[in-house]
Amino acid sequence: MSSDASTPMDNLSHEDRSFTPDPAFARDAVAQKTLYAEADADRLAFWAEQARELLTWDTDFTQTLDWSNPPFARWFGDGKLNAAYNALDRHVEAGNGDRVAIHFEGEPGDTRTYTYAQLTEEVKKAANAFTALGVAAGDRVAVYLPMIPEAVITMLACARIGAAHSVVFGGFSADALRSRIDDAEAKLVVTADGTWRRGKPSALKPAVDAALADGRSTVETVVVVKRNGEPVDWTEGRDTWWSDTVETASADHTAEAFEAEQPLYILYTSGTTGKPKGILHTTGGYLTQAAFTHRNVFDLRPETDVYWCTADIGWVTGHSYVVYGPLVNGATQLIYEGTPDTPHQGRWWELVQKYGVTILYTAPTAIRTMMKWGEDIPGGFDLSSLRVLGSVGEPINPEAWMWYRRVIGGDRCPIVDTWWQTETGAIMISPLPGVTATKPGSAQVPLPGITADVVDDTGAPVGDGEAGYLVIREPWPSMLRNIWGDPDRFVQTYWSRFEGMYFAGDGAKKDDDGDVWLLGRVDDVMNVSGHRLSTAEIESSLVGHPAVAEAAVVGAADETTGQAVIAFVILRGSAAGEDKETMSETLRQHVGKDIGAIAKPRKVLIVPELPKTRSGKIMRRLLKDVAEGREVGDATTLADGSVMNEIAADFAK
Ligand code: 6R9
Repeated sequence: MSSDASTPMDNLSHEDRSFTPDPAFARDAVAQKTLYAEADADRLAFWAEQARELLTWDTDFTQTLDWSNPPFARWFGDGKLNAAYNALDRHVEAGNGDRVAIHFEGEPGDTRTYTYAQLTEEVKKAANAFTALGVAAGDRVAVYLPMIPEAVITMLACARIGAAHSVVFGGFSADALRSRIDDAEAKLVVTADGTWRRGKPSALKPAVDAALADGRSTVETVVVVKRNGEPVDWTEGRDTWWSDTVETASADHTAEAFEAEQPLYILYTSGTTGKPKGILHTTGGYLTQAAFTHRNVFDLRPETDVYWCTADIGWVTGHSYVVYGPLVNGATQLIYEGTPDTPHQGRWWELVQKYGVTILYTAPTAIRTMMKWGEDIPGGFDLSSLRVLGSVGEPINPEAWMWYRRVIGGDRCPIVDTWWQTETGAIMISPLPGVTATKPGSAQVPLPGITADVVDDTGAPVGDGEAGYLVIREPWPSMLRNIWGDPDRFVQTYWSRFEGMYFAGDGAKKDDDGDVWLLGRVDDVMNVSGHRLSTAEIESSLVGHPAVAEAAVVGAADETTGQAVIAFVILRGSAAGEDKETMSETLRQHVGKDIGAIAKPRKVLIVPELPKTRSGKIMRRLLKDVAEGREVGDATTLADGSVMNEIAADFAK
């Protein structure tokens, strides 16, 4: 085990608190205990049944899984369906056209409501508009939008015409956007003039302009949603307003059925090397598991629930649990554009009260921030509509879990701590509300039909009370199908560490009851506020600055954000005379501009030397000790043992 995983594990205390389901909740729960036995008896039959029950197929499938060429899976391979039809039209056809699909609240307080009938109409228009712009089945569309309904409409319009979307988080820089556009060879970009961040306009279009400035990308058209009304530069012949292109298009559109393995989207995520991986998801299997988990893990009642997932559509949680899961299930949901503390720190709770939110799905980093702001703030609002609370993105420490349960959930709502990844497409490990007795801090049990396990270095399962690596033994419907354009890396990254198993990259432990506890990444991927960042990517940005000779980045434990980025940098001789503080700040800004604000190091320490082994490998483990304020560990393999003393002394200043 690497030190990254063994550190939290060593001080993991035994958890005695357990919350058994309320009997009334359990009796009527959507998920019943029998699901586990059903899936265990015949896993493929179980998934085939879910696929047929939860989705509408244009052509039924005859084969559930084709695993003849592992790790390249085909699920429901000869079936045909349309993702947007499943998320929209069929609800209207079933007589639920008047049900609210989206309650939208903008940061400035403007609101919009879309019923299923209205949302279907908007998506049909967008599908016609994109087709008229030359987008065809199999093409890729880059989406660089804030959390506004047009983001959902764009994604579903792509799905409707068989084009794969590639959503790039609006906080990412022009360079990050360009590299993703190039990798996917996107034809169209959909963006907005901008959005708001804490009451101030925050631009998006300039980043698209910068990304495409050399005129040499594959992009032919940029569709621009007018959102914050700030002035934008315009490239004639390339740029067009959403209002001129989409809103004027015909609302007549018949969805064509595509093969179950039709690419649905590419979503880039940080890997252990600098280059982000384009995770590829396809249609039938992905929708099956997104819908199954959304329904069962959140105890969804589409007729009465008001569901709110606070994730941005730039992340996988926004794909599976804002767009596909909820809409395929015909749910009513809230989408909020802005920050939680604008115009006041009670904004989220005000929204829960205003819309009567019943299911809330958010991240530990948000919960810890709210804890810091104090319980009086949520205490000032009526949160009694809430009935299920979810957590995702990083391990939730028992203290935050207990606060979430007590202060937000009124000691009444079951908490589901859901473990999954961009690669897994949907929730894999989680309690089921009404079924599982929940335990603060643990994601607990693999869902029915999922064969997650914890294994040791040799791939043998660990016993209860032991730690190791999290793996998935058998293919699952929403698994990634490939890394876009890089099948070798796909095999290498996920399927080579352990024979015949999927390697998740997370350390995990089974407690005495056999429940799973997640212990964080075992590779060089950091988790900052639930967002995956690669140390290598930030290091390569730093050494890209003319003043920097070498850089090492570590993720240090942070009370609020889970981890924080800490950088250690050696300057080039030419920059040696510069003021250290000014230079640190310059480098922080440089990373922010290069990758995005979330990647900005909390601290950039300028050092004379980095700790290296004789073979020249930087010992990040030691830097992490310094960054986390620990005594520096075993440094005997260092080429120069004195280096660490100097760095530790500088850091403490
Ligand atoms: C959905 C999502 C995936 C990584 C994953 C793990 C961490 C996510 C977690 C969790 C502990 C949970 N992670 N959920 N760790 N408990 N409930 O976050 O996808 O952005 O790809 O990140 O996040 O380390 O490997 P993604």
